[in-house]
Amino acid sequence: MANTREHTFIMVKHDGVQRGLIGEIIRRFENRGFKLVAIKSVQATRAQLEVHYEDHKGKNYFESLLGYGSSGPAIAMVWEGHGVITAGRSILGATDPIKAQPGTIRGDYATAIGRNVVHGSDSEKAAKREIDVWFKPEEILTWHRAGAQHLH
Ligand code: RTP
Ligand code: MG
Repeated sequence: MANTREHTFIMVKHDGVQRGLIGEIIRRFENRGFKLVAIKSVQATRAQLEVHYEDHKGKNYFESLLGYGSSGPAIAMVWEGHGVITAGRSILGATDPIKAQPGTIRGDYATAIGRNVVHGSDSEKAAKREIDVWFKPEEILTWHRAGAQHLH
């Protein structure tokens, strides 16, 4: 039985907000049939970003993830649906936008790896940890989206 309650954490990073891409990013997930179960604007703190990006501690770009990430508002979201973690990653495209396929968000809107517009969880474990950083359990809503995701 397919897990239609699978969740992923998607964030429009501060550069995506600056670029006016919030609506475009939401539209791509909605069009694909996924369900938005939580959303808010956040002013990320360095402490939140340290947990969110804990796998990148020690990398030479870690400080810029924290510095730029905490420099202005971002949009935090939880999307739900069968296969949403994997599908979300392909909607985003490759980490380095130069290598991202046209048709993906990064392939259509970005050129710099440090300004790649959007974040998406890369595993179930990461999704759980990231959702926990940005949302309280009661902020994640349960609702039925008629017509979407009815066959697996
Ligand atoms: P994200 O976590 O933001 O969805 O990106 P991702 O999985 O595609 O890439 P990841 O390896 O998790 O890296 C997290 C973010 O760190 C920045 N980065 N810079 N070599 C570099 O300069 C470098 N490598 C990674 C990117 O902004 C990337 O999205
Ligand atoms: Mg990542």
